[in-house]
Amino acid sequence: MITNRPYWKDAVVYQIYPRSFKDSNGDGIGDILGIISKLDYLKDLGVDVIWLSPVYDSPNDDNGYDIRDYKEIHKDFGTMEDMDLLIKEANDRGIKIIMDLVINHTSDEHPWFIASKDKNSKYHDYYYWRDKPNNWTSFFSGKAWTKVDDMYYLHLFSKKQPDLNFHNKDVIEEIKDIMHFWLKKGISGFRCDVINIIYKDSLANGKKRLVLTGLEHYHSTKGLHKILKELRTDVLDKYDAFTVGETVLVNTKEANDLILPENKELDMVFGFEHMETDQINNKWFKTKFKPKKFFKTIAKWQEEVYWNANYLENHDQPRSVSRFGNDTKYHLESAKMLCLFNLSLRGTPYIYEGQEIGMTNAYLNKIEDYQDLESIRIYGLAKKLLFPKKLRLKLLRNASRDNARQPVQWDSKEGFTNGKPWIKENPNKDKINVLANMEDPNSILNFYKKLIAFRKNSIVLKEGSFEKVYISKKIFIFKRKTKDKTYLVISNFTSKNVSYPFKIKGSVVFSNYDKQIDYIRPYEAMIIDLTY
Ligand code: ISL
Ligand code: CA
Repeated sequence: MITNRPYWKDAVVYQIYPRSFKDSNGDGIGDILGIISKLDYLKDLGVDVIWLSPVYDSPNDDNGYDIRDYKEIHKDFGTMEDMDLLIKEANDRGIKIIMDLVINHTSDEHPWFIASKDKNSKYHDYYYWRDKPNNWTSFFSGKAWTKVDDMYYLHLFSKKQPDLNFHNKDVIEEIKDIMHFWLKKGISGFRCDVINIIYKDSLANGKKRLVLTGLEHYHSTKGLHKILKELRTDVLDKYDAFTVGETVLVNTKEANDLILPENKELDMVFGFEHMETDQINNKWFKTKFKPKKFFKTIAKWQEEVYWNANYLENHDQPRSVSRFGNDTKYHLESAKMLCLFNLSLRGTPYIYEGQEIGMTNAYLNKIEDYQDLESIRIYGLAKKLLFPKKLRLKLLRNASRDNARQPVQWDSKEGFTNGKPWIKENPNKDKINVLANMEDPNSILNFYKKLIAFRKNSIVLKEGSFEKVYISKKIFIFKRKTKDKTYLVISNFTSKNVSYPFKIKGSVVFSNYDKQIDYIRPYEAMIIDLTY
């Protein structure tokens, strides 16, 4: 049968946060040669595509999301030769690489920005320079404008991340050039950082909001769609490339507008709605995880969005086993349940480094141990607001991005580095590590491996439709279905026993418990073939 189904629909994508993945030279920082040394591990796991968080030259204000030179490799990570070797070694193993395209902003140390301070330079218009700031606020809290001499520039993130002006055609040409540069080297596409906010349709004051005043002037604007179509036609379509957009605060309609094939913009996007189900009005104020709200959100995205990028964690989010599972008594069961859940959904599954061994939140107890600029800022802000120290640390412990930025726990001794790691390692690395997982046939890692292999051979999981069957405060049941096969997927997101809500006739083809009994056990998850 001839099919024109794109490969990325069937791919399993693995995100690498290079700083924390594997250090090869003992300086305590993960690097490209470290990644190369683990390609066989990734191949064995069943990874088809690696998404590499930024490896470009950067002063590292926001760990590489502030780029100084888009065509140079950060010296902490190695050289361009190392990068070329990585692409080659990965491709030799049938693994594709997508890179992080961070174009909403550059570093303030980028030559364009330095030149832009001169009003007479052509680069002045590459950024938003104004005599007077508006009332917009930054994603990292505080004002979105900083003054240099007698002018202000816009930065939706830190002041070391000035926003590029996408009204300027030259800026768009520069971006195309950068994309060609990397695609020609043999990469297979991009994860596009905060892509839905790059085009500001006006710099008018925004409606006052608790967070992100100004949002309505730059969120999913018309101009954005035009730019994405142009990048697609002029660049991406010339290669066998795909894109996944990181799209903050989008609803399902906005997601579809960005990804429907006929629109010719992106291929899929990361939604955030499910990640917001355990918070009050911003990420720092977490509520107890309520599975029902989470299930409903997932079901909505599954039903309404053309093609999903399914993820439960990344370098900005707490670890999923600590957040949606149980990282103590039911660590093993719940990490496997989350694996089964994510890999059974309709869409392309993403796994974040360490998720495959059930790495947990860092639970750092001292402010000195935090490295993330956002966490440090929020701690300072909470201090100004007179939050007691205990509460300040609690906010960070639950929500800090550093929860997911700790080194991958390869083995209990010299696993990640021979030197001093750039960020404190999780003391549970003695127990939770890749080596121990490899040796135990019943481990989380081996569960991932088996399920990935199972999925690859399963037309139902890859191509089947999604149908919501049952949602309660504890369990989620959905169907995946093709013409001749139906799977029922059951996941218990609690540490309670739950009775089956209805009678099921079928055979269990995958499960995180040995054999089934007449009720659903804590964090039990299974795939049942109803056509058997
Ligand atoms: O984690 C967040 C802050 O609370 C998110 O709002 C995050 O800033 C947002 O998802 C955008 O993230 C991306 O762009 C940022 C970078 O710091 C993140 O690491 C990146 O994933 C700016 O480039
Ligand atoms: Ca290193």
